[in-house]
Amino acid sequence: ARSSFRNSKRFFGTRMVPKQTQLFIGGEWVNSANGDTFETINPYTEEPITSVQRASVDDVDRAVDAARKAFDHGPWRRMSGTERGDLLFKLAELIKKNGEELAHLEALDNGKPITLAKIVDVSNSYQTYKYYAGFANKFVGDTIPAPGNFHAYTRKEPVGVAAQIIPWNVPMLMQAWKLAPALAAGCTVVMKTAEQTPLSALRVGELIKEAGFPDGVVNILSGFGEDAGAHLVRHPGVDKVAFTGSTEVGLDIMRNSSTLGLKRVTLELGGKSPFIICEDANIEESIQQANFALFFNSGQVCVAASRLFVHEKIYDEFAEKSAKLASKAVLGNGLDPNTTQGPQISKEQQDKIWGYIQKGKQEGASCLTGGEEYEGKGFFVKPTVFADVQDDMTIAKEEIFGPVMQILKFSDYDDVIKRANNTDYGLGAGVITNDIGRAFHLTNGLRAGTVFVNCYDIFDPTLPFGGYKNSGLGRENGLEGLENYLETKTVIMSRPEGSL
Ligand code: TXE
Repeated sequence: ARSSFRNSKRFFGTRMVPKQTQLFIGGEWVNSANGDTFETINPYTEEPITSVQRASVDDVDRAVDAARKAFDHGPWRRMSGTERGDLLFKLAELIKKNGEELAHLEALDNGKPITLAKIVDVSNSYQTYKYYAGFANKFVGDTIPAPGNFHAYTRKEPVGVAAQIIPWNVPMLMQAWKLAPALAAGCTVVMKTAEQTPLSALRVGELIKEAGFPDGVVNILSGFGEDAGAHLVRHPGVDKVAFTGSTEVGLDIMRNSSTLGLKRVTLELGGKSPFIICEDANIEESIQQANFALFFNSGQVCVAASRLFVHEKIYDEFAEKSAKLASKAVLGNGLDPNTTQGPQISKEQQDKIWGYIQKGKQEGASCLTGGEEYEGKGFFVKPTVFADVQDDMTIAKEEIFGPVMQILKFSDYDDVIKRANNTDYGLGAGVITNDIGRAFHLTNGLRAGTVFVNCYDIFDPTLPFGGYKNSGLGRENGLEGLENYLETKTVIMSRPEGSL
C-alpha cells in the first residue's frame, strides 16, 4: 500500500514521463524504420505528454513478419493450452500489480477520471486476461460418428496471425478484449493502437515481455490509421482482422481486408442505443441509471444510451431531474480523484460534439442544461441535456460520442419498439420496468446485441458483446469471443473394414 501511495504522488499531475515510447516488434523495443514520431496529447492540458515512435508501413511489414515467424516456426504453436494459459495468468497478475501506474497512464493519455480507470479499465482488463487464461486449455473438438469405416473428429486450431486495431475511448480494455482471446486460442498478434492513446498499451507490452511470452507472439505498434492501419488490414501475411472504431472505418476495413485474399473479420462499431423508461419505473433510480448510461466516460462509449425514450406519464419530472443531475458533474483533470467527468479525447471530438449541440438547438430540441461552449483549457464539453427530441432530428439519429443526452417521449409500447429499432445501428439497448411481461416484450423486440434490463453498461468477459446491423460483425467476450480466433479442422481417418 505504501508503494502505491508513493506511485500516486509521483504520477499525479502531468510531470510523469512514460518510460516506453518505442514500437514492440519481435520481442524487441525498436524505433520506427524511418525515424518518424508523433506527440500524444494530454486532453486536460492540451499539451504533449511525450512523443512516441510512429509505425510506418515498413514497420507493419516487420511486425507481421515477426508474428508470422512466431506462428509458423516459433515455440508458441508447440506450447500446450495449459502453458499459454499460465502466461496469460502471469500477465493478468502483472496488470493487477501495476494497476495503479496503468490507471495513471490511462487518465493522463485519455483524460478519464482515475477512479474509474481503476475500477473499470484496469479491473476489467485483469478479469479479461484471467478469464481467457482459463479457456486456453478448455476448448475441445468433437468425435463424430460419421457413417462408413471412418473415425472422424474436429480439432480447434488457431486462425494464425491476427491484426487488431483498437480505439482511444477505453484503450487498455480494448487491448485486453482483443489480445486475451487471440492468445488463448494460440494466435499471434500485430496490434495497432489509436494515435490518441498509445501509452497504456506500451506499458502492457512491457508486462507481456516480463511475463515471458515468446518473441513475436505480440507486436504493438503506435501509429495512424491511414498508413499503418490500412496497410495492416490489407497485408497478405494476416489471417484475421479485429477492429473496434467508427462504422465508417469499419466498412473500409471490411472491403480492404478482402482485397488480397479472404481474411476473417470481426468489427465492433458505433451505436445510437435506445433506453426505454417505462411508466412503472422508479423515477429516481431511472434517472441515476440513465445518467450513468449516457455520461459515463464523457459519453465516449459505443453503447452509450443516447436515445432515452421516457413514458409520457413520467416524462416531465424525468427530464427536469435528469438535467439537474447532469449539471452536477465535476469537470476536471482525470488525475484528480474528485473529477467525475474528464475532457473529450481531442479538439476534433470536442468540435464535432459542439456541432451536434448547435444542430440540436437549431432543429428545435429544448436544451435543459449545458449547451454552451466550454471556454477554459482542456477539450471539455459541458454536460448537456436535450428534451422534446423528435425521431428525425440529427441528434436522435447520429452517434454524438459525447456528454449530450436526448430525451424522447413515448406512450405506446409497440410503437416505441418500432421507433427504437428505426436506426441502422444495433449495439445496445436498455429497459427499465418492474413489469415482467413488458420486460420480455421489449427485450425480445429490440434489435440490439445487448439489452440491459434495470441496469446499464454492465460489461464482463463472460458476456458476449457486439452489434446487430451496422454496429458490427461477430461478438467479443465469452466463448464466442474465443471462437473468432479458432478454425475448425475436420479429420476423417479411414478404419480397416469390419473393425469395431
Ligand atoms: O475513429 P476511427 P475516430 C466513433 C465515434 C467517434 C468516431 C470517430 O462516433 O466520434 O468514431 O472517431 C484506426 N484503416 N467511435 O476517428 O477513425 C485508428 O487509427 C485501418 C466509436 O477516432 O474509426 C484507430 O486506431 N485503421 C468507437 C481506430 O481505427 C484505421 C470508438 C479507430 O479510429 C483506418 C472510437 C483505416 N483506414 C470511435 N482509419 C467504438 N465503437 O467504441 C482509422 N483507423
